[in-house]
Amino acid sequence: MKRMLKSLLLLSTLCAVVTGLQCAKVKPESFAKRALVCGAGGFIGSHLVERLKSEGYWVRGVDLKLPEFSQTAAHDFILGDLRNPKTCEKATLIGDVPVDEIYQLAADMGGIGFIYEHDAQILHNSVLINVNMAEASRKLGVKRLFYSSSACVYPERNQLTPDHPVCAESSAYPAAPDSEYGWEKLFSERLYKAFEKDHKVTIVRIARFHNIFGPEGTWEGGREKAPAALCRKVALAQDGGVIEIWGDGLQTRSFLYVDECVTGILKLMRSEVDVPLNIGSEEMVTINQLAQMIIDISGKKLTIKHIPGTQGVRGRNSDNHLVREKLQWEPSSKLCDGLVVTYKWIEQQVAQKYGAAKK
Ligand code: NAD
Ligand code: GDC
Repeated sequence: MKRMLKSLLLLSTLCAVVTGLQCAKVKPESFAKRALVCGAGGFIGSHLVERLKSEGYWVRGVDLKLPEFSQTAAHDFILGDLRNPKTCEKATLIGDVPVDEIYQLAADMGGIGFIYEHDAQILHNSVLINVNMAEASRKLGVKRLFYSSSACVYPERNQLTPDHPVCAESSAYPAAPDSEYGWEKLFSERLYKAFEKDHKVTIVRIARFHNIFGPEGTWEGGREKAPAALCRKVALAQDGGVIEIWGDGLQTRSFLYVDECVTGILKLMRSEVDVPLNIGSEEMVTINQLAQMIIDISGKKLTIKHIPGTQGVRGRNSDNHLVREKLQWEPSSKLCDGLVVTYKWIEQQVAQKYGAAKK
């Protein structure tokens, strides 16, 4: 009995030490920087949380949902709706002190098939999120905020042909995005900049992402973008079979690997660049070429079948002149490198959900 009590005492002392260490380790005050990632349950947000944590930040995430494909790396995670101003304030404060930095990536978004079909929902939800986050940052005195805008802000008239789309930052005006999603992004860019100018509380940094892809991105369900959708279709196809792609496949895009995107975000956030910058790749391909690259990676022999589907603009490519000049940043890897990793991950997801991938 005495020995048992002694063991219990030892065990509880050990537990107290471990818990105490953990508590001490996760005390936000003991970190040099504290960041809030809005949309931390999403694709880019969850990767960003990991990077910030690995760089020594205390990180809080907020989202409607936890990350779907891995555990969050955040020290603290609030499951909440940023359309509610109270959630935005709660997420921004640690005790009565604001976080040092906010990364605002929360949005109602998806690939082209989703964004063309949900105009009202996207405008309603994302405007509310951004109005509330701009106001919470001002009211509570947040020093720096990053906002994730999109290549979808660029005018449709400059993206009508596949070969020479114009997506230089300065071409965004006169504004004429092809989607309401793009209009919302443009509005919110202006909203954050207006708050910065008039209230002089929160410094704002804005990136326009160009189609980001990689592991742990949505790969089915309707919100997935072309790289993930095509990886899924290839993984599901029988060797010798057919995959379907929307349109004639001659439309062009460029795609950026998620790790490169996160590096770009942090470079921009830590810079003095106060204008929106493209964060994308200049390696433009047709969707047929994208599909063929993925087919080659899979090692299967597949035929491409073109079917009707939402296509969006005919051509789009990142223009990195300004970001190269201002941040000395550009992607360090080729599209194919990122696709190899992404295909492998999606192939595993497909195998887990639908049985072993067909070879
Ligand atoms: P994602 O959909 O994976 O992540 C967005 C997250 O926001 C989701 O987890 C979602 O649950 C969350 N969210 C939506 N409504 C919310 C609400 N009311 N309250 C709290 N959370 C809410 O998207 P992503 O690919 O990680 O994109 C991140 C940001 O980058 C978005 O703003 C998106 O518009 C922008 N962007 C992405 C791309 C891309 O190719 N992935 C391109 C251009 C711009
Ligand atoms: O969905 P997305 O990646 O978005 O589509 C790129 C092209 O791939 C489109 O022309 C589409 O028709 C074609 N495509 C062919 N087959 C398929 O099975 C498929 N699924 C999908 N999804 N596409 C297919 C995106 C927006 C994002 C965002 C970025 C910014 O537009 O959807 O929300 O902000 O742009 O770059 P995309 O590139 O048109």
